[in-house]
Amino acid sequence: MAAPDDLTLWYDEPAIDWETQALPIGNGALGAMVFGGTGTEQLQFNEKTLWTGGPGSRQGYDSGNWTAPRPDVLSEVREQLDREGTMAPEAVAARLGQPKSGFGAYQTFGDVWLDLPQGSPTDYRRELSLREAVARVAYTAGGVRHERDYFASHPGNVIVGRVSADRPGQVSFTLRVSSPHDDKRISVADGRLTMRGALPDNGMRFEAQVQVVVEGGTRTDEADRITVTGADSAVFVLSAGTDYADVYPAYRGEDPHDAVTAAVDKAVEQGYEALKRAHQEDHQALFDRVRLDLGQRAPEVPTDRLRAAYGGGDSADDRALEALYFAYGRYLLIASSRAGSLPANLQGVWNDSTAPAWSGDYHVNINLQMNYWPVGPANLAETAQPYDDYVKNMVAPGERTAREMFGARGWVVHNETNPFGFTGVHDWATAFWFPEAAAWVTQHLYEHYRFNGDVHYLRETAYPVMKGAAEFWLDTLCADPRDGTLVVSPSYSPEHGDFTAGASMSQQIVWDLFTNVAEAADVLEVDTEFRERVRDALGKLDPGLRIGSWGQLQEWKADLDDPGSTHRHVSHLFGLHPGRQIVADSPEAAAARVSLAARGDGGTGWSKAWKINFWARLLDGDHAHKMLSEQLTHSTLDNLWDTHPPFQIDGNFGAVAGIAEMLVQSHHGVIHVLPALPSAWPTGSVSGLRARGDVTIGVSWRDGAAEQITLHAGRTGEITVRAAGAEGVRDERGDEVVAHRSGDTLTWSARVGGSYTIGTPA
Ligand code: FUC
Repeated sequence: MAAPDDLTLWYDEPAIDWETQALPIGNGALGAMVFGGTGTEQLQFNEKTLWTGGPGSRQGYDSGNWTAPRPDVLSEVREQLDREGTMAPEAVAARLGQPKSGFGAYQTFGDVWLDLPQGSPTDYRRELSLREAVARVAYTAGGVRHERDYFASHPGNVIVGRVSADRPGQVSFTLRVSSPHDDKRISVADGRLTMRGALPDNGMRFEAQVQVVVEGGTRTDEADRITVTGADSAVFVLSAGTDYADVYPAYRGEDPHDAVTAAVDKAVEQGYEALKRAHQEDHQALFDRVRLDLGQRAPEVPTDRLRAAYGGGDSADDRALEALYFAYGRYLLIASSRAGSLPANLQGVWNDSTAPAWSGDYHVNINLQMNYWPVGPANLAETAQPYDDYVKNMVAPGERTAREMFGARGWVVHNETNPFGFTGVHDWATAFWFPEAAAWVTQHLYEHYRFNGDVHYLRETAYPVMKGAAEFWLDTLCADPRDGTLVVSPSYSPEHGDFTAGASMSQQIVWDLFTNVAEAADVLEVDTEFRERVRDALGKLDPGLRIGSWGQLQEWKADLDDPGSTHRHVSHLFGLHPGRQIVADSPEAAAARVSLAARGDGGTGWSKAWKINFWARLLDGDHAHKMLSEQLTHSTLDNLWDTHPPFQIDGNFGAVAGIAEMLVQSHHGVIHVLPALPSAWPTGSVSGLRARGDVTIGVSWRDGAAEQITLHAGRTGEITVRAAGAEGVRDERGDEVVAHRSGDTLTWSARVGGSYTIGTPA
């Protein structure tokens, strides 16, 4: 095994527990959790489309749409809210909700087991190299060094394992596959094990194949297992699929057999070395773009002990954990979200259960959006493609829900959804109603455009779904009898308090959507009449920014906030992050700070990750770092997964975005360098972050101040940089560039492909 580096998770014992100890590999569609046992090796694996529920479900499937028309019910709720001000969630759910039917759940596919000769292993090591995207296990037994390597290849759509030893003829094991799904058959022929079946709930067909290839020794096929004896090494290749298709309304496509067979055949033909090379090129093209140096060095203790000893102080080991956690979040997004499959769900792609928490689904009242926060700033644009496809595919079912439930144009989705276009409601009183979700899920598409400046993408991908979401709100906003402004009603601040009209988050989300869609229509020079309607509504919209009696930013239109509430959702700060409605140093930002301080530093894993971003946007690096420390100390498992509890991957992704926000911000058209650098990071550097306007940026700093800033312009246009003490701008030839200075900001005209350097006084 190669010498460890600073971006490797490692342990000196096998994993026993899936959730806290096993190590994840994945290629977006396929995922596996590696345990690294010495007597028995376990690889639990997933394929992201294997879901119960949806069309054909035994329970009956209604997409969450009301099973019978309820013509007056929405207006009755609105009238009651206008009369009484608030309604209990249970009362609203009784009128507008409906029990879930056939929603389904994400399923584990099964496990690959290797039964190995027992020995007394010494010098054990299990690791996950983030740079290589390879999980490894190594130990010595009977004087032989054994090693196993695993990776999940996106180009090959396979999971690959290699079993080797440092002496010839020492590799022996039996490979078998199991699965909790009843209706399956396992067969073996020519070293290939096939497991095939259909889920009893919805008839979804699934198939996995594993091919074993030996070098030296013998391979013996049995009825349901393959035994390797006395080989020099052996490789196994696994692929899996289902007959799911992301096409409304049936969501079914081809039988998976041909695609799985072709993937395994091709991988076997390619051979291990070529597969691994292609995998690493693919992974490193994304992973290597960003480097973060906080003064870490390769830690001398295993990752579980590194985490247990973490204190958020000023030791190099603490920096090592923080830098590792940042890199791990980027690794996890690459491993769980690649083109051609569904987006990362609540657990990315990893799930060992048939009944995971919250169905392992797509919650769109925070969680799915959070998963994609790192995409822009942390330079992982490619990972958003499944998200874009998923959002586009929600439009057709969402139009039906908008029409049937609201009598509105456009499209809508509520609190949570699945791969089968569940855009309606359920009846969990504090989480069933959230029509703002459609507007919010389109935010990322516009942000994608803001980062990369790609007008074609804006026209073809982002704008149509944004426009549909905006049409819905143009038809659905209500005039508030209190002051005549346009409000969302009924409106519910996620999972907190009563229903009201015009809760701050609802208003801020609609503000964000209308602002974005009007800007987009300007850029595209389309839809003049629609643009006018949007701008007119924006002018009448209650902006959802009110400062209350104790100086807080109000969560509701009426001043109902309890200063003692430490609820994990801090939804009314949406305009601070992920929105851009609140500007740092404004009265609203000061009020947001009061609200945030009152909510405290606790919360579930994802809640802490939100707070890293909030404090960073409030330009308070020390508090942002405090939240990172809280997350690492109290909401991080030994395998560095975020825990809600249970394991929920949004916290990993939210923290990556938060760290990026501490180093560079660009949401207001100015590239603010080191806006929230904590005192715990006095010296360091980062390269490869992205700023809006198609700029790639790096910065090195010393004693808390930027030393050198480098920017690479992806397009021709103006760049404005804000950096304390910035001197002039030089181009790649070292020539001074004419820049306009105003305080700490410098503005100049950049050329596509140009590289610029800004120094600060030594
Ligand atoms: C939201 C949160 C919960 C949990 C769930 C998956 O509803 O409020 O805390 O994260 O999503």
